[in-house]
Amino acid sequence: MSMPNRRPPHGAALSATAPRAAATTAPAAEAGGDRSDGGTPQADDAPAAGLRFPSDFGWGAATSAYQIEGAAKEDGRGESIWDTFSRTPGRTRNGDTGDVAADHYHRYVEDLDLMRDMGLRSYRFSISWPRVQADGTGAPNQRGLDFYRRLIDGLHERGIAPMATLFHWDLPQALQDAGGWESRDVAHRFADYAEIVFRALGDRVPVWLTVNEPKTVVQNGYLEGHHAPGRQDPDAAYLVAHHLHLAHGLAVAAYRTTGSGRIGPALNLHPCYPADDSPAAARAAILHDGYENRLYLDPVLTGRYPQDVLDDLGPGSRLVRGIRDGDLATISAPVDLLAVQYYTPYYVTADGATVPRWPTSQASWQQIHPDGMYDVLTRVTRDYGPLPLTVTENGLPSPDTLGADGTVDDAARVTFLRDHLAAVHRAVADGVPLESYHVWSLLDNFEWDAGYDQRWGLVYVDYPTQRRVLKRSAHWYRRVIAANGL
Ligand code: IFM
Repeated sequence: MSMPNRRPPHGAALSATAPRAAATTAPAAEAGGDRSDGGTPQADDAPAAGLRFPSDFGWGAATSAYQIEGAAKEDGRGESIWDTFSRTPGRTRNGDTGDVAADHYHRYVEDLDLMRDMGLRSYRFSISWPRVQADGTGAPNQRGLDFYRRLIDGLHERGIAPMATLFHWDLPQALQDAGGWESRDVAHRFADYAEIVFRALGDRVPVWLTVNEPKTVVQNGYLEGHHAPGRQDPDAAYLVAHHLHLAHGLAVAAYRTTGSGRIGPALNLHPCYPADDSPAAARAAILHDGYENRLYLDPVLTGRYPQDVLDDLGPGSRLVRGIRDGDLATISAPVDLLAVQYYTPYYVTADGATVPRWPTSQASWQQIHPDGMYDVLTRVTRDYGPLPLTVTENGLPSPDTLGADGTVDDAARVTFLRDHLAAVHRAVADGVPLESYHVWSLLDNFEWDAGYDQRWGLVYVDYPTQRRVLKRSAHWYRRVIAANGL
């Protein structure tokens, strides 16, 4: 099996009166200074001026349960694989865990008010499976469901559309003990859980996302082992991919019998470019794209696994042997939208390795390349048809600090978001049916194995006090939303 070198994750009516923004990584401050008090915008806060989005565009921000909620032992919540993993010495930076995180479970009202103040129109969050079913099976835990009901009601009260993800990696530990995603049965347990959630909350949530970034589970959890459950087993990894797809398809089927809104998958996609002009690099980039993108897009959207990837894995692989009659029909049940998450491109050499081309962020796996956003969005529409799209994650980590004046000056994030939104606008202008865009993330949070060192939020969280401070990027984003564009 010549599997490509696996890397860390990452992974209308328009007007455009300005030339496309350059793919710059220069800090905004270099472009002309800024205010940091949320008051009058200055030069660098008016980037790519003149780009207007469709009037109903869904400006949003995203989070996930384990990364922000905390309250790890409250109200009947069970243990997840991330509780186990993060509490295992040496697994996360500084031994950080999500036990408290941003304490959102207790502070969600304050967080809802911040969202309202920023003018958000959409909020993407995830539901913690072990809050709803402590062991991943059986009767629901009403107190867990009640939390999400309160959160969702609070969104509606503030005019913010909820978008809920069913699975953002916090698998109940009891199900891991029973085989985790290597077990086909877990896909069926997921469908049961999904049905419970749809019945309890479905009337209040217009858009559902099934599995967040199956590729990251496969890559980080089962190939590289730096995410829960910490395995390094390629053969298991691709069987896990199949069972995650099956879980998605079974949840879609459950939704069709219980819900009347919309549902789709949430995939992190990466443009894969040849690193040089050689035919061998071009070939390697195509196979790499198979592993990064088509392995996740094709089964769900076309009902087939990419043949080049199956050939590369070989007929004896557990993925190939794990596909049963009818699975691909289940997996490819029609979806209503596709959620796209973009962070980084890959440049692939003739031997299948990847090399950096652009400056990286604080997360060493992330190259900053805004044009990749355009390439991903237009590619999906070109290759898979005009399915409605939402960008459910895009963002930048930075080592933000709270200044003596009480402000947080995250100029690099403003520049990053500006340039990526300009690429988003260009894609929409070129016909991509994109409905909404969500910054990752609303709040600073637990960044998995990187712990709390990487701050991804629009809102700074002072962890010792849990005080929230809108960063410069949050003030900037509020003005973008108010202007409906850049
Ligand atoms: O924090 C993660 C998120 O949970 C999934 N997508 C990528 C983000 C940044 O690494």
